[in-house]
Amino acid sequence: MGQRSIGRPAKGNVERSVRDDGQAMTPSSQHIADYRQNGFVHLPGVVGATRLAELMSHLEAVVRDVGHTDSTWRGKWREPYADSERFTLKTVDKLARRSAFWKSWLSSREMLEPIEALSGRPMQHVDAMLIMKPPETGQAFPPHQDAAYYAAGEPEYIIATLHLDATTTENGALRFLPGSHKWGLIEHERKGKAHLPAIDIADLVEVPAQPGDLVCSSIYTVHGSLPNRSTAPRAIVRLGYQPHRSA
Ligand SMILES: O=C(O)CCC(=O)C(=O)O
Repeated sequence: MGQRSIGRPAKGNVERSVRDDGQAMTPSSQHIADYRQNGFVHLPGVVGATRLAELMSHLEAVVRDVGHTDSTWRGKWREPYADSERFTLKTVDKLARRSAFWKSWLSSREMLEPIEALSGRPMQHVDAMLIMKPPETGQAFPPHQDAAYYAAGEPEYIIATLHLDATTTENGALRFLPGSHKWGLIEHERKGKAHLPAIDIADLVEVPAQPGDLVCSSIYTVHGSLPNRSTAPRAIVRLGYQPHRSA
């Protein structure tokens, strides 16, 4: 794995330290209201520079150990995109099982506090996956709900996307359809990867973010992203939290 396999090298990319590492971030009442109304919210600077560098270094070790999985989405939805036969996507799933450092951080107060503030109840970590769009060919994601794939019966499930790289229109920042979390699970086209052909990616609200930012959404919020046409990888880690259950 080269230096840029999961995103940019930590140096230079994570210098924007907006908070002390290890200090939990409490979303404002406006953040919480926005999350409830729109089904997504941008929480800037949740993870400080030092913690982000630690997380990236442990992630690099995981990728060195297990490599990436080729997870490119197939299907006719790709046809409108120029060059779509070259689309690529690299992932590494189950990060909590692969790294003790990630496991402990994912269930730390530092991470749980912002998630629990959004949900208003105790939450537990259940999923963590690195999603890397390689330079120039990193695939688009057509509009879809993650509930079409998993956790459909978990209306309180929160997806928290930790940004390792800055995201832009050019490299495929996340986009969301405000209010769509109130629709429940809607029927998806299931030929190829499940998606929603009636919803145009251009109608989704783009949320460019910086390294260390969390962008949180409901399991039902319709979202997608454009391809990565930049010359650098675009890496995020998709984290999943559901209401806490005693073992
Ligand atoms: O990485 C992206 O741009 C989108 C990821 C996504 O839509 C998903 O994991 O459900």
